[in-house]
Amino acid sequence: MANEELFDKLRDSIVNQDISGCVELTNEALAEGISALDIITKGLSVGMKIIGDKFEAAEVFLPQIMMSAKAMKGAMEILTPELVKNRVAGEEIGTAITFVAEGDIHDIGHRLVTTMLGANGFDIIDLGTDVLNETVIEEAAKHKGEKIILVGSALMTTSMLGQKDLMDRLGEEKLRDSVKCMFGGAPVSDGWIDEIGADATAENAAEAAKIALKIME
Ligand code: HCB
Repeated sequence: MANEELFDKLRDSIVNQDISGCVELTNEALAEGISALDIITKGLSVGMKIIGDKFEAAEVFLPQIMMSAKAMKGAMEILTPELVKNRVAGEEIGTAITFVAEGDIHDIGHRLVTTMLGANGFDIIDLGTDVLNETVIEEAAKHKGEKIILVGSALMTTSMLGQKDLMDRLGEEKLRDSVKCMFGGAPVSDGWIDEIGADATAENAAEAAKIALKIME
């Protein structure tokens, strides 16, 4: 099967909530020599975007999104070891503290970004989902003086607002100068990053790793 056809089928397996088909196609794409990153960005993530738009248009409902997410997770279980295969040795690149904002349980993008940072040599402290800003502050304080980047995800406009509070709290605790701050997720824009005084955002996981490496230089 041609690569483009496989990407379309991977996309459709997410949109149609075909959990076993998604796993089969992922294995097939890997066997064809397609990179894990291309499988994600050109196939699976495109499907997740479509299902999200359909949800917004009330064409599908929560149970369908949950099944699409399950299909994506099945594929990610196969792809994650591939992404970390060529892990770059972490020569003092630093530690990434990754987390999803309070009130937000969307973890697919967060896991992807965390995996890519790990694959690019960062040591990882993954705080998981629905994380209080207080927990992030405590973790940053524990590592004061080390090379640290905070990597926060928010998929909802409501949870994104917590990123501003986090930036304010970092200032109050005199921690702002000792950490870099990168935030992402669908609602996060360059304008928002400027407004809250963070350092960067990124469109996707590969970009996030690239940008994180650059701002940690
Ligand atoms: Co959910 N949901 N959802 N959802 N969901 C969204 C996010 C909406 C946009 C859908 C919509 O309305 N169009 C919407 C939010 C609207 C808004 O606030 N603007 C929404 C809503 C409303 C909700 C609920 C409130 C629905 C309800 O209960 N009525 C509820 C909230 C639960 C909660 O968090 N408290 C809910 C629940 C769910 C699930 C459980 C069914 C499921 C999540 C499963 C899981 O993650 N374990 C889900 C899903 C899957 C989605 C959509 C369809 C896909 C999200 C996703 O996984 N995308 C999403 C629609 C959409 O985003 N278009 C929808 C794929 C990943 C790979 O992309 O953007 O997460 P990503 O990450 C990228 C990128 O942003 C970047 O790199 C990643 C990898 O390439 N990135 C970073 C991410 N983090 C970064 C950090 C950095 O520093 C840098 C870059």
